[in-house]
Amino acid sequence: MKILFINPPSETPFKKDDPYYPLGLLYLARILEKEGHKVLVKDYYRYSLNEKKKEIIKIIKNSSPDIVGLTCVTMNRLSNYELIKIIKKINPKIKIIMGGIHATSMYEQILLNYPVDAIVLGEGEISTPKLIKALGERKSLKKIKGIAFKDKEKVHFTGLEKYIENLDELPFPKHELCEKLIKKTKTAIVITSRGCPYNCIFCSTAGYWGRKWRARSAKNVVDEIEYLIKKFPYLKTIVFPDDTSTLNNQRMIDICEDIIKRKIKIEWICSGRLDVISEKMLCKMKEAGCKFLAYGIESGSSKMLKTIKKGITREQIEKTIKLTNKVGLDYGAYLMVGNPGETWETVKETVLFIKKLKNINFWSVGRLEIYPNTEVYEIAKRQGIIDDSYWLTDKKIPHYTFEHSEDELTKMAYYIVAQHQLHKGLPNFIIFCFKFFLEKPKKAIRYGLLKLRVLGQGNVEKDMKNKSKGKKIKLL
Ligand code: B12
Repeated sequence: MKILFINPPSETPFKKDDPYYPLGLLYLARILEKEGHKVLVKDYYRYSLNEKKKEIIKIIKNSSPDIVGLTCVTMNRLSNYELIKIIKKINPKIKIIMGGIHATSMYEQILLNYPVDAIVLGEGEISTPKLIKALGERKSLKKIKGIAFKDKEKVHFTGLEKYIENLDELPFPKHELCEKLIKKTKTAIVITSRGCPYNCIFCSTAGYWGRKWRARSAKNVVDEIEYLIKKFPYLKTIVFPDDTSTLNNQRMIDICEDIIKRKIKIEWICSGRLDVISEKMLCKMKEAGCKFLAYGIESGSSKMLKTIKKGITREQIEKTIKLTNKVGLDYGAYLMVGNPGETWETVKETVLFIKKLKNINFWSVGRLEIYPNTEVYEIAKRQGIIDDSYWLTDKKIPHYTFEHSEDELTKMAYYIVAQHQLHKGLPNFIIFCFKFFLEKPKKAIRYGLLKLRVLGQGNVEKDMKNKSKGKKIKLL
């Protein structure tokens, strides 16, 4: 069979030099090629659909695939819907299959509204080859586990396929299909684990990949790195995009020791949870070439850390940040505002907390976005601010606006950033204001720095006593 996999454009395209490529499709490509299929993978995620529509139409026409497979996350669902129409218009005989986190969460809605032949739910390596075989042989799909499809206007769900227990059994993804990008960015992506045992209310990972953290062995990971270096000798950096790659300290130490033992000279970056970081592991990581570690702090307020079920404490954050500074490993701390229960008091607590951490290298402050299959989504549904039909509209991914308006949430985020810059010294703050004005002149004028209460900030402690009267919320 001739299969064309597309990672459709994102509704909010990111930087063109971003090194990420669709690993999931490359895993599937390797497996399907082994089964004798011809697979082409096209990644348009860093472009808008308008920019690439003509090219995509040309590729579909020229490659005349039997099957087009689309990756659907919430951020590119509209491009998916538009492409489905385009593909069926070019040739209604082309079978369309989908996979990815949004298609999995919203499979019923998609199948009822769009001419999609089948959706693979969750991890794709077991179900997809079976689905493709059945489509090729025009056999019934009913016996293939892990999929959903429509038959006589009714949606059938065949039951979940089991998760792959031993990820070492998987072949390496076919990185070669993204060689052009790898060459341009000198960066390759290696995922070392799947799943997450934690329950953060804003995150959809555990629901998708499972609550059990499944990790590849150190040897298998380093084998893939070695394979990549041989294939792409110009490679400079490896990114581990795992949700949490350091959960098991010993496994990370083993990866590092193997990198050192095999004399592999490569820079790499990864993410880690702040509650499970040992000094020994950090030292090994530095020695083995780790250049950057991303920490999800989310908030400096104990109340918020509890509400979002992050499973870490302020003390753990403090300890790990101190340790990372001591070891001298570069890191970025990620914060967010706007979860249920956030108030100006919790925002100020965050500001005071990052001040207390002194040398914290904090990276960005996001505003909570609501995605399907998260606890926050269920809370927002109960409060009547969203329902499933939202995803059929072309509206942006929503923020949690039950307690604060969009404007207020933006102010909260900028407030934390501005306070942090101010704390680092006036020259820093002036540069920040200047950059802010250049990047977002309208916002800079609208909010005005005084309005942000950055310079006119009174006594924070005193302010915190004036409890704001937020709406009552019911958490799950
Ligand atoms: C790498 C990554 C990125 C990269 C880019 C990814 C890309 N598409 O090119 C970067 C860093 C840029 C990024 C950015 C963002 N991301 Co991101 N990202 C990830 C991450 C960590 C890994 C993706 C990955 O490689 N997975 C591993 C491979 C093996 O899995 P996979 O791609 O899902 O594919 C498998 C299955 O899904 C299935 N499958 C997939 N496609 C298809 C297609 C077919 C036809 C079939 C049959 C099967 C199939 O089979 C594959 C093999 O098992 C995931 C979390 C995760 N663990 O998956 C979040 C994740 C996808 N990101 C997420 C989010 C929210 C974002 C941001 C919005 C974050 C932010 N606030 O800025 C931005 C949005 C950027 C934008 N402008 O669109 C959410 C998406 C939630 C949702 N409902 O869509 C996730 C799930 C994280 C989370 N914890 O919630 N991200």
